[in-house]
Amino acid sequence: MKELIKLVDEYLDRYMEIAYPEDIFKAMKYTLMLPGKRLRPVMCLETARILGADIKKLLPSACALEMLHVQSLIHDDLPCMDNDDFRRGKPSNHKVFGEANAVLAGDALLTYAPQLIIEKSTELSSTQILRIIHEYTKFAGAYGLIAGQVVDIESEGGKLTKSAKETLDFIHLNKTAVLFRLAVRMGAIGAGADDDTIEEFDNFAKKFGLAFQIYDDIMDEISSFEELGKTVGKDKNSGKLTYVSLYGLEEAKRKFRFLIKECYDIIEKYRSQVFTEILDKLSSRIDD
Ligand code: GRG
Repeated sequence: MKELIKLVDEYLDRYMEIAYPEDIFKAMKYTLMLPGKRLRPVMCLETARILGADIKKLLPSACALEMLHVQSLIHDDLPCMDNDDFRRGKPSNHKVFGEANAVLAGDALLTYAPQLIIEKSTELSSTQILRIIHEYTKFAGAYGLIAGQVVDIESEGGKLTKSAKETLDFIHLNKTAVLFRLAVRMGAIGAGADDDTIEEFDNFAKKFGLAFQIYDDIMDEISSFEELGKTVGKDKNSGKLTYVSLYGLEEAKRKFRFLIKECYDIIEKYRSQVFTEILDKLSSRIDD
C-alpha cells in the first residue's frame, strides 16, 4: 500500500507541472499534493494489478481520479457549499487562494484529468481510453457526483422528495461510492477484464463506498480535528441527514460492519494484501 501511495504521489507531482498563469496551477497543486489517503488511485492500480495488468498502464487514470476527487473536495469546501475552512489538516483552497481561484482550480482539475488520461495512457488501446473517458464523464457529472451533491444540499434544506432512507442511500452512492466505483472500473477496463468481472468489482466498490461514508459519518461524531484534518461535529450541528442522525450511532456501526464483511467476502478470492489492508484499517477504528 505504502509503495502504491508513493508511486501515485510521484506521478501526481510529475503530471501537475506549474505553468503560466502560475496562480491557477499553484491552486490546483496545493490541495492535490496535501497528504490525502490516495484511496481511489490505489484501488484503481490494485484492481488492475490483481486482474493481471502492469499498473504503469493505469497511472494516468489513477492520477486523474485523485484530481477529480480533489476537485470535489475544493468545491465542497466553498462557502456556497459546505463552507469548511480546513481540508487535509490545512486551510481550504479558497482560504489560501480566494474563492474565484478555488472555483477555477476545481474546474481546471476536472478538465485536466481526462486530458491527462488521453495524453499519457500510451499503453492502453484507443477503445480502453474511450471507455475510461466515458465512465469518467458519466460518474463525475449529473448522473453521478453532481447528483449526489445536489440531493445532499436539498436534503439539508429539508427538501425530501423520497423517504429519508432512499435519499440518504442516493446521496452516499452518488457522492461517495461513485468515485470508488469509477476507480475499480477504470482499473478493470485497463486490465482488459470481462463485463462480469467489472460488475463484480463495481459491486464491491458500491458496498465499500457506502461503508466508507458511514465511517465518515461516525468519525464526524467521535473523532477529532487532529485525526481528520477537517472540522468535526459539523454534520450534527447543522442537523444534516447522515447514517448516524437517521439510525443512531450503534445501528450505523452495525451497518458499517455488515458492509465491510460483505467487502471481505467479495475480494477474498483475489488474495489482495492492499484491499485487505484498506478494509482492516477502516474497521479497526470502529469498535464493537
Ligand atoms: C464534479 C463538477 C463536480 C462537482 C462536484 C462538490 C461536489 C460536486 C461533490 C462533493 C463530493 C464530496 C466532497 C463527497 C465526500 C466524500 C468523502 C467522504 C471525502 C473524503 O474522502 P477521503 O477521506 O479524503 O478519502 P482524503 O483527503 O484522504 O483524500
